Amino acid sequence: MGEAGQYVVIEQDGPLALVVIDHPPVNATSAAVRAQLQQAFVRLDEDASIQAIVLAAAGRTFVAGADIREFDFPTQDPHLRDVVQAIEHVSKPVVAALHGTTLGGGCEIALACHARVIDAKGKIGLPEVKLGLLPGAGGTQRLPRLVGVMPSLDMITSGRMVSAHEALALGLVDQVVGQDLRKAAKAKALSMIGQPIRRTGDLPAPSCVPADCETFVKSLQQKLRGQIAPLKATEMVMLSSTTPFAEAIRLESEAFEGLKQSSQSKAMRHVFFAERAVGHHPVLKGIETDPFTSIGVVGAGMMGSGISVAALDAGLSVTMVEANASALEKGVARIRGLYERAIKSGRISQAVMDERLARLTATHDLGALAYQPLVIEAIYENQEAKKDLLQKLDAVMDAAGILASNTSYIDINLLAASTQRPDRFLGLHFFSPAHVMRLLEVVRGAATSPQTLARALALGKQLNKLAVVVGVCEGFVGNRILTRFWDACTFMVEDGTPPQEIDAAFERFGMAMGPFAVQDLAGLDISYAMRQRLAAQRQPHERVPVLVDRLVEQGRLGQKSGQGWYRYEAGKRQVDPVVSDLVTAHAGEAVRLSGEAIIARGRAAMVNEAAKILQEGIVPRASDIDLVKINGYGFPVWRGGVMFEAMQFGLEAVLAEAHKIAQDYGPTWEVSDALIEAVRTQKGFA
Ligand code: 3H9
Repeated sequence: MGEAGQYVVIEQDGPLALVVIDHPPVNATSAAVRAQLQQAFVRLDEDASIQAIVLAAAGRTFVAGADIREFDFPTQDPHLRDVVQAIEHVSKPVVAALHGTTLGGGCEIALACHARVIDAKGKIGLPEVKLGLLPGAGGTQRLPRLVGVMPSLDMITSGRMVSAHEALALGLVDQVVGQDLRKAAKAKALSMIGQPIRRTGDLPAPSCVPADCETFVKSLQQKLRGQIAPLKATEMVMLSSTTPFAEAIRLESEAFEGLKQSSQSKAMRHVFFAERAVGHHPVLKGIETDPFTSIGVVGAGMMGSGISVAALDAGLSVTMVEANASALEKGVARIRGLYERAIKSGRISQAVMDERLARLTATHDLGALAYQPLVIEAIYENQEAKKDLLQKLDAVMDAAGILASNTSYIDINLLAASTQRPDRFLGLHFFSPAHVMRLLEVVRGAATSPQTLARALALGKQLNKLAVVVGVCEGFVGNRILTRFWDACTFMVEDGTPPQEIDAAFERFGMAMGPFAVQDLAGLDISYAMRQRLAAQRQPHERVPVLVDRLVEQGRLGQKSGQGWYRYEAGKRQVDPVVSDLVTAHAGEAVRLSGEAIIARGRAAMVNEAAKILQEGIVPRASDIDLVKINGYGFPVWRGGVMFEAMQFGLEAVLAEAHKIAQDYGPTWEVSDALIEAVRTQKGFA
């Protein structure tokens, strides 16, 4: 590293200058980096002894983008756009040497260099849309000039990183190197001395087939559910084929600044930092863990087979145990089917499927789990059955093994007590489909040791999950809030608002699916069983949803029985007059809520419960709750999660609605002290 405050270092090697950006941890282009980079290039351009330049970065990665922490403040000079422009206009060849993750502003710097050499393990992309932004330093204009309009639209609107080899195939980089990146970049730079310089900004405007773009925009609009950045980015990319470069860069810059101020980008930046914070758990400090090479899974149903696939995909071996012969067969067939579909859609090859399936052992024998370092039970949701199985597992497993339950509601401490290893016991609550859904609630029991927790988090990382540590309570974080939300929505129906209007309101709000459509997908019998289980603990005057139980009693279990809150015809949901009549008959003097009132009620129901969760210390941060709702329950990421959204909306109004709810729905809906406190102190939720 250079001296303190020195982030750009120049080394001369004969006619070559090596410029190294050294700004840990990810070489983000903070104001000082931008200024020093610009100065370096101005100086080298003037230095007659230098004939070519290699731009590289120190540490684990080339520049991973602009410094996101600066986005809450006005941009300081020089602007990255101008630094990039200065690099492009240097009169000698400039070669970028890329390693690690070349992202955002880092990719834009690379695009302005005159050639790009990338390490074979490197990745490159423009992920700005994931922060509610678009590339703001020329990316929307230079990328299409190198790779064409359609591939640029794909990369920029999805924000996905491409591998070194894909980047080469696209024409985004010029060379992929297996080793000694800088040596290869220097050789490339030397070979370019005396040759005409290929400036990306000077390349001809790319062509664009309007019909292709139109189709692309239409399908994008369907996916976005209210998110603005990808559409704005599409507009900018399309300018590359119609508008002079300098003018398009000016428009891109304007669009970037507009988005930077938008509530969507603020929300998505909040989510970015929330994801970084979630893994920092004080009890884990200093604990090192080895990666897992194998795990055991008990249960071959939807959850068990999904968890197995997640582990197989991550390179682990899996022993899947199921007592019932036909269920085991079905589980294996389900896994095979998932891989066959992945082959059909071109996501994996036959060889990859064969290799993954070779790591799967399917058996009836619990004894096969004796030496597994971690076993996840994923059988059906029944306390006694789970306790019985856990006792058996405890008896067969090696003393060091960790036992985990995939329960979504049952008390982890109760389950832990049925084993002799409560310190090596915890909940690993996966979401269905477990090989797809990113969220993993890691439930820490009263006796779970820090070592066990650390190992579970390590497993989560290996499986590419977003692991959120939560404490023990009914439904943990996600389902506990969901139950309140669903109950409030059902009460709205019982009081006269049709379910389809409630679904429509939340879908307009940006949720992936409205609450009744989700209930139909999950199966109405699941929450029915939960209500039956909790009936004995109910307070005398507690309001309980009744309409949904009526549907279940009529055999309307949701999508699986073809009818639930809706009727399903050829997979399409239709409003069912039977349900409408039921609602009308039940509601009597109906109160039909407006879209706004529906959202206000749903929001307050969720936030009030979330505030109680915070108050009880189930999670340490409000932002952990945001991550759970976004990654497990379809809450729109561009609203920043349930707590962030409520704070943006205004907690006073949320509190007022929570008071109304408490009045309407009764004792268990009392207003949380934490919500009252957040409003009183004006500090919101931390
Ligand atoms: C952009 O470039 C806009 C331009 O188009 C236009 C400008 C005009 N800034 O994730 P990790 C921190 S928008 C500031 O744990 P990993 C991060 O907070 C940007 N800080 O490591 C963490 O700090 P801490 C486009 C950043 O190895 C530490 O670095 N770029 C930034 O799992 C380590 O991060 C992106 O969106 C940043 N840009 O993953 C890329 N990036 O230790 C965003 C990271 O205090 N970054 N930090 O918690 C990433 O995707 C991942 O961090 C990366 C590394 C893949 C790079």
